[in-house]
Amino acid sequence: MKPLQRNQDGYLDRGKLEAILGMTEETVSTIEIDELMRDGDKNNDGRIDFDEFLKMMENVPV
Ligand SMILES: [Ca+2]
Repeated sequence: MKPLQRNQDGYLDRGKLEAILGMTEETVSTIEIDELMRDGDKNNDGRIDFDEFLKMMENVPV
């Protein structure tokens, strides 16, 4: 069996996304995190990989 999680920082799961958003000054609600996960997770594997994250950031007004 090959180690599939050799690079754990290659993607964001919900907890990591929540942690990152928690570091900003914006208060992000659970519902907003749900929406970000749903919109960002294009292949529906329950996590945001790097490509998905980049696309997600493109859609976030900074
Ligand atoms: Ca994904």
